[in-house]
Amino acid sequence: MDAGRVALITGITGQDGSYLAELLLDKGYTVHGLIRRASTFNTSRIDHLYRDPHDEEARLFLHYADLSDGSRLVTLIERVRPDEIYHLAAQSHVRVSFDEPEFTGDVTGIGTTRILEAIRESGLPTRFYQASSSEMFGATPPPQSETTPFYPRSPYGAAKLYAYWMTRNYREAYDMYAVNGILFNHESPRRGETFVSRKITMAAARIASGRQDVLYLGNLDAARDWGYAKEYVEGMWRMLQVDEPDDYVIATGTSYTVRDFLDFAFGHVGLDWQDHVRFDERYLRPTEVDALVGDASKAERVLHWKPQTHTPDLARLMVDADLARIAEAQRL
Ligand code: NDP
Ligand code: GDR
Repeated sequence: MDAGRVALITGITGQDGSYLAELLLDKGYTVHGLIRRASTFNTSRIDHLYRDPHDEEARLFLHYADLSDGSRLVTLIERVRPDEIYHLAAQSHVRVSFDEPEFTGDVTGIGTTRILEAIRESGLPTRFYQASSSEMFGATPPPQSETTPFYPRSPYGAAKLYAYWMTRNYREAYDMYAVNGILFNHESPRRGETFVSRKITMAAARIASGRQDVLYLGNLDAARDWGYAKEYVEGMWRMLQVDEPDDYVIATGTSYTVRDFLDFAFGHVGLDWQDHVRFDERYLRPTEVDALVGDASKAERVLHWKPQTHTPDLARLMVDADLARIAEAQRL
């Protein structure tokens, strides 16, 4: 148990933030999460973890803040005094980053600098995790490891690369404990509904239940190294537990195309995806990342982290979860 330790998670309402909050609470941490004010509720992924803050047992606390608001980040970090910060918040959608390149640069790129500066200003010995991405490799052919040259292919990838270098620079310039987890695609039943894996598993479940007929997609030839998000947040935690700060790839080491993912998901419910999938060019990107395959041997050697779930099983467990959600909605 890590009782008494305090973590701050940015992006706690996202896919990874929710799994990481579960993991840290299980380990005995007090967890603070940063949330954005919205006109609708945006905490559905963490509602099951929340307890009234007046409850003496409560160990999860939520604070309104936005990555564009540097002074708020300074105040929060000084007030929370975290031992560890997991910086997961970002405008994380690659296709959307082509529509909103400046906003993506501000939030996904400079947002990281605002947090690093807030830690430096505070003088606290806080350990910092940056959610770096395989999108930074972009056009560089696989396999990709910590030593592979970067070649981002989107405003998102470029913003993440800037944040990656700022993290390294603060480590080298100010001797801060700051690390980059270079995570390849990771999915789960909590994956956002506009990412291709979840779009496919929801469609497979809905079509099998007679609630949908057609699924519109873009490029089916892209190959990705898809792992299970629940396992990847364990890798994040391990990166902050070793003596020396360093950067690590987390991946499965396998790669499948979008077409393969369709086979796994639709095949699981006895459907042929070719009967249902139609092309829509709106889902194409001006520049695409063709193939990603991660080499996570350093994480295995140093952190003893290894993936357990591979893409075919991941697709099936996501379809099962979407089927269960539909059945639950029908019961209500
Ligand atoms: P999600 O898109 O599910 O979650 C993103 C989180 O960031 C949400 O909590 C969101 O809040 C928050 N956020 C967005 N903009 C702001 C802002 N301006 N201020 C404060 N919070 C903000 O992402 P994932 O959980 O999938 O990914 C976590 C991180 O890891 C991201 O940085 C992503 O880029 C990176 N990454 C993800 C990979 C993946 O395959 N999932 C792979 C490699 C890197 P809200 O809920 O209010 O929208
Ligand atoms: P990615 O994930 O861009 O790899 O970024 P996404 O699921 O959006 O796309 C994967 C591949 O599928 C192709 N594709 C489609 N994508 C979407 N979203 N919608 C479609 O309809 C569709 N049709 C085909 C895409 O062109 C692409 O090739 C994710 C995000 O989580 C990032 O934040 C993270 O950094 C990277 O993974 C690693």
